[in-house]
Amino acid sequence: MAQQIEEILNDEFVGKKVELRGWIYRKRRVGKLIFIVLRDSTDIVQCVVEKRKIPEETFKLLDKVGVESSLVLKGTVRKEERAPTGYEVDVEEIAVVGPSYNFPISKDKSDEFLLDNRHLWVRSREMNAILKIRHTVFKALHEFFRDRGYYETQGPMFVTGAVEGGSTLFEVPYFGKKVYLTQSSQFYLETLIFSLEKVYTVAPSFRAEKSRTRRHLTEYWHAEAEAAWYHNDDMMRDEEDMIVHIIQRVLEERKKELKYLNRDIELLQNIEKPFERMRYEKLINFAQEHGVNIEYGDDLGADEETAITKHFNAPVFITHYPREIKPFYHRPDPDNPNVILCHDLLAPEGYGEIIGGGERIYKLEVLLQRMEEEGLNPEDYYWYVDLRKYGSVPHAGFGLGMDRFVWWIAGLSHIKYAIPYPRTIRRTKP
Ligand code: NSS
Repeated sequence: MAQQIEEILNDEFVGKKVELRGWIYRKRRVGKLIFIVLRDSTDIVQCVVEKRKIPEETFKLLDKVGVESSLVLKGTVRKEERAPTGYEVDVEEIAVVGPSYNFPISKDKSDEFLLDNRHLWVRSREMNAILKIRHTVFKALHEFFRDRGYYETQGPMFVTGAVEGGSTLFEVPYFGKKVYLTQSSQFYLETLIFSLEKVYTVAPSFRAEKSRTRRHLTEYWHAEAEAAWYHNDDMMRDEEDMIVHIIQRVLEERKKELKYLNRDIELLQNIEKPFERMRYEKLINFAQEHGVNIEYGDDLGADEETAITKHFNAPVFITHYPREIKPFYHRPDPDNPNVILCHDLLAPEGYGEIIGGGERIYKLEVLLQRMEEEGLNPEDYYWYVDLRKYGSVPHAGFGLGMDRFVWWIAGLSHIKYAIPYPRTIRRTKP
């Protein structure tokens, strides 16, 4: 059975015969030797091929082929401090499985070029590290919800109404009719709590975002949850438990990758529960004190979020937004109906909003009144309205942007590095 590179990089394998399968990461000919740095999904290791040890044809072919050629080889492991990962394999048998010539990606290619060639760039060590962190984030998220008694479920992607306002809806032709790509599965999750009480989903959401920022995609992965009998505070408690659980897992499983990306690990290690809760009103004061040009009643744009959260070194919940700047479904605060029982979670270090959530209106009259204020036709939302007619209960939920979360955890400069195939206003390929 073949080994993977990561497992042979230790003293126990010294002197042992191994079989490796991978791709040429770097190659150098020195007289009768070819030095190959081999990569697989786990790591890299230097392999030395001596001309006299293998058939002449194979040596010639190896000399000719370029980086990214795929190989299978057998050899013996040696300790070698000068090798990039501290060990070296003396090759005894080797075969080129799929040759590669003139691999288009080399050092110093532009960002645009790397995006056009994302299908090849995903092989880079940088993308490999990011994708592994992303994997662990998704895995830990599922762990959290399952352990907490949430049922996993799914809503449709073709929908007929807006959740988060009409301006970012993608219209799709649908057999002579018009439908939209979903902005959020929230309303469907709300229907499902009447059966399952606590539900979650991980699915794409679509936003026709016209802004070009470091944090907006047009298609993103959205983890959403909804729970019956929950109030705003109950939901925030689950969310902070979730965030801390995921960060813990990433620190356990992905230190190597975080280090490779030069992530400040200490910052992640210092994140503790409970997260600070700050009312919107106080946030505006805080922002003004720090020279951010914003007034009570303004929504936070990308620039304001960056300017504000640069001063944070842990996530902060912002609560009690004025109701005018959030969608109609949020429950007004009974103590002050001008503000709503909601929360956004802002990630520190300039990253900004990663979660939006809160308590939903559960009384029929209040919902109808809010819809009227927003100029919405209750018939378009008849099924959503129905939930308030048949055994309504207080409930709350949230949506976490998974790509934004990975963007922050991995410490990346732009959200497009956090997802294998980013979709933005200008990019739909590869
Ligand atoms: O618009 S949100 O703030 N809220 C909702 O969609 C609610 N319906 C969620 C819910 O309560 N079930 O989006 C939630 C999160 C937000 O905090 C971001 O982290 C992420 O979704 N989000 C995005 N990520 C990437 N790109 C774009 N364009 C984007 N828009 C929102």
